[in-house]
Amino acid sequence: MQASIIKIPFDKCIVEQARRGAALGPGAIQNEAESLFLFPKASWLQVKETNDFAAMHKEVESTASAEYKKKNFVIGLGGDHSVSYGLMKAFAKKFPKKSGLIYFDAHFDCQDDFLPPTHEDVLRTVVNEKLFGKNILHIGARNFTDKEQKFITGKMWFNLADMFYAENAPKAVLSYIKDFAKTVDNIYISIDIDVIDPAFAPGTGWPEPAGVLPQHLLYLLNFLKATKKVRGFDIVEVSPPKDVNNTTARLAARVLLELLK
Ligand SMILES: [Mn+2]
Repeated sequence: MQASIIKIPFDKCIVEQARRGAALGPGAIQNEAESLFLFPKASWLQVKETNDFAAMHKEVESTASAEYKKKNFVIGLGGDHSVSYGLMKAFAKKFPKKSGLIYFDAHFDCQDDFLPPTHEDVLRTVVNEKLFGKNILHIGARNFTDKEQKFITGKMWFNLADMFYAENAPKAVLSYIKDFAKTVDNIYISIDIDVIDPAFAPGTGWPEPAGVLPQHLLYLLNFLKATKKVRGFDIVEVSPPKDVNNTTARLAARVLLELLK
């Protein structure tokens, strides 16, 4: 069965106008994906554009839930990171037991308790609403507040010591991923493209230096795919106006292909 890919052109959570542009991400990723030789046929859906946060979350959740009724694997493309909320709610309803979230992001996205959740606190909302209990593994954080670090401690898996600076870091991170994957049966992966080093993914609103290398992310995703437990994922925060030669959209398309093929 063809995979369903839901495009969510929403970036209204990004307050500073100059940092916006992620609403154009899904179209740019689709263009690049469809020009990759190995990209399989997929059904591309799109949620309505809106300025209303709550309406967007509802629309995303109902679109994803409708797809989960038909299949066991749904993909979302943002948009800013807030679009993951509806996707993850739909996932958690479909797979209420033994489910886990792997969250690749340069940030913790746990800043506040905004209602409705924004891209600054979407992960905090997911924790507060216990969508995955403590089955959350965060990878790639390198710019965060004390308040965020306090909030997440004891609520999810993370290890700041094993950032991607060291030569053997991908292997160390793979070992957490292996341990984590053993504890759950259904995995949702959320990929904020800013987890990647901005030298390789400049097209994003908040580039953070010294990030993950693209080949290391693909290496980790290949392991996850082989577990056959991945039932949903999203790629967010690709911002074409900030991009250079579509490099970031192309990389997002490649990540999409890697998880689809
Ligand atoms: Mn994020």
